[in-house]
Amino acid sequence: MERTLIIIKPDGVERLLVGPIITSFEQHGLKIVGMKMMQVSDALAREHYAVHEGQPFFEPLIEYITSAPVVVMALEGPEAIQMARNTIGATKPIEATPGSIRGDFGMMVGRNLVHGSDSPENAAAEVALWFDESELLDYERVVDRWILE
Ligand code: D4T
Repeated sequence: MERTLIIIKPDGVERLLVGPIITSFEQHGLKIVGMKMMQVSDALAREHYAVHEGQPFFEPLIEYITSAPVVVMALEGPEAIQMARNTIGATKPIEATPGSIRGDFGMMVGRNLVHGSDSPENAAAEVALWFDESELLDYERVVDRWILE
């Protein structure tokens, strides 16, 4: 089982797309093990996107991710990281496959609606950065026998 960190970014919240975005992950069978709405602080934004510091898009990215509330989720499933990345679509919405979140709802890279961890190392670090261990739930889903083989 893998865990991945998903952020429904401020444009997802402001454009009333929280429901459809959660549905995209849920209908795949990915299990929500943590979820909360929050206002991202400048410090958390800079830590999350530290790898992009110095890029020309870094400051606009920090401004964007702190501009309105976000919804953060930890999702669990076999190969959850790649599964969620496929559901989200390519970074640039113009390159995202129709049917993916960015492919259906996105227009520009700086308003690409959702974040998903891109590797097991980053997923573990990001889940730990955004959630306290006490906010991550361990529970049974009856439906899992029809989703997991
Ligand atoms: P995130 O991290 O938000 O899930 O996006 P990706 O994993 O798909 O893409 P990324 O890390 O390469 O980029 C992080 C973030 O920066 C914005 N961005 C990126 C931007 O505004 N302009 C750019 O040219 C790039 C490459 C979008 C996502």
